[in-house]
Amino acid sequence: SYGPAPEDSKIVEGWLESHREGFGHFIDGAFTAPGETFEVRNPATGRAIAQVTQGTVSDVDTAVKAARKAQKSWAKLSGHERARYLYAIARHVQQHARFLAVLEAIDNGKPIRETRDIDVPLVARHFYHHAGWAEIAEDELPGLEPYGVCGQVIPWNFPLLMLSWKIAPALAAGNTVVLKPAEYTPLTALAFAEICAEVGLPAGVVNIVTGDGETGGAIIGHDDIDKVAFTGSTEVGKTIRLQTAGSGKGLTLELGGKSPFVVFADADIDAAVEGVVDAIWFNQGQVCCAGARILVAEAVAERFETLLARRMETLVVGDPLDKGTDMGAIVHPVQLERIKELVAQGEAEGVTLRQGTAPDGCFYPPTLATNVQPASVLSTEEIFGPVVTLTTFRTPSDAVELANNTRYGLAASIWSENVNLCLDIAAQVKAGVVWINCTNVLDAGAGFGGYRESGFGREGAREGMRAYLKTPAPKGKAEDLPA
Ligand code: TXE
Repeated sequence: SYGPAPEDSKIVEGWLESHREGFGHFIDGAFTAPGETFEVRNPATGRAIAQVTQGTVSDVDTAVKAARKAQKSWAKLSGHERARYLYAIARHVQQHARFLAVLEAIDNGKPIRETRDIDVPLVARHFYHHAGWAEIAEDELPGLEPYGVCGQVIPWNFPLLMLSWKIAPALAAGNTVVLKPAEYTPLTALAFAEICAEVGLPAGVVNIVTGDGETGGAIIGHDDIDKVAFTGSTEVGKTIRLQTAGSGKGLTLELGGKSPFVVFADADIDAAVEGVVDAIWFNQGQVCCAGARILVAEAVAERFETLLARRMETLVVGDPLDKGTDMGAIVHPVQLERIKELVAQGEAEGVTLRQGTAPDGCFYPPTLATNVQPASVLSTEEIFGPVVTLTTFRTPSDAVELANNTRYGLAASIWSENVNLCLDIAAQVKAGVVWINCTNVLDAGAGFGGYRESGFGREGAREGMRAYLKTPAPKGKAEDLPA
């Protein structure tokens, strides 16, 4: 069966029950006793499912010390030896795939179909891919060395997948890490910590400290962190850039987006309509690279809009654990309020809204906004919800201008049967990733990252590995160096 077999849900419930007294951090290869805790809720039901420790400055310091102590011997292992651990992690993620998929769905609110078919398989893929990199990095990226200890802070929209994007390349390159999952969704990171213990990963190589933004700030500001990697809001990204300025720490930032989804008149319209489903109604629209602005050629706009509205009405919003669900819960009531507020502002500006249906609670219906001005809040702000705008264009150069009319530059999606047109437009759109006749295709073998306020640095592939390696300081005496 496709949905969560009852026994998978039971295993997750049993696991949560066995941690009823609360989760501690995972530091130096073991779980600490829970400290002062905060509640983690299942957004679909509103029920508290776990108590998780709020990381203090001293917890962070202990974790950084453990990571520092482990780093030299981890980096000293041959790439093949490090690869064996990464392969083992990948295999164990696969072995626990059903458990992780259910846990992620309960913690985040995303549908089980996505956690099972997308999140968890991509996590395993990420570790396999980077196991390969551990084996070849010395030859492929010669003369470089690991940064040392990496401080990594991740968001709640793809909790386990973002963890894998951070941890896999860092470890492959010979770094050790202190990672903080988002406060809304810390549970799969803690389950991952158990996997690290299960595969016998040397103590201190991976440390997971839970907590909120203050804990994140303590990691990033810690003097003994050599490199910072952050995925989250542009606002916090800016703070982190200031916080790390002049510190000598390496930094990569993957921030927000407002990505265009461009449909030319000769596109396969049915495919493009289905593309929108994947672009903005996947993961309730809580996707940094979501295709949030549809730009459609005037000649086909009416037909496209009709088909899209019809398709939108068929989407099932509801119980994340039901295999028939297309869209689950919004991660947290705070995010739901944010979506509602932005949409209300759009309405006040006079946009036309069409919506599907959603149950009461922390859910939001798929939403299509037309009659939207380029300066409207719905065109400019990252909504991070299932809300898409539709605007028309006349010529390809209009399309490019509209596509680039944003302070972000994370991704873009272009739909046309004319490959020359696609390639021509792709070259003119300012985005880190451009998809042609597809969208939200993510793979460990392709670099991902943004321009402008979407951040800088790439994750995945060669560039992603390079981001966890640095040029060593010159050795020897100054007089030995070339003039
Ligand atoms: O993000 P935050 P929030 C966008 C999206 C969303 C908005 C707000 O538009 O609606 O941000 O979400 C940690 N120092 N994205 O408030 O605060 C925090 O604990 C160090 C886009 O949840 O950026 C969490 O682990 N860390 C995005 C992580 O940062 C700090 C995904 C992200 O939380 C910190 C998430 C600080 N000062 C939100 N303050 C994407 N690009 O995918 C917070 N954190």
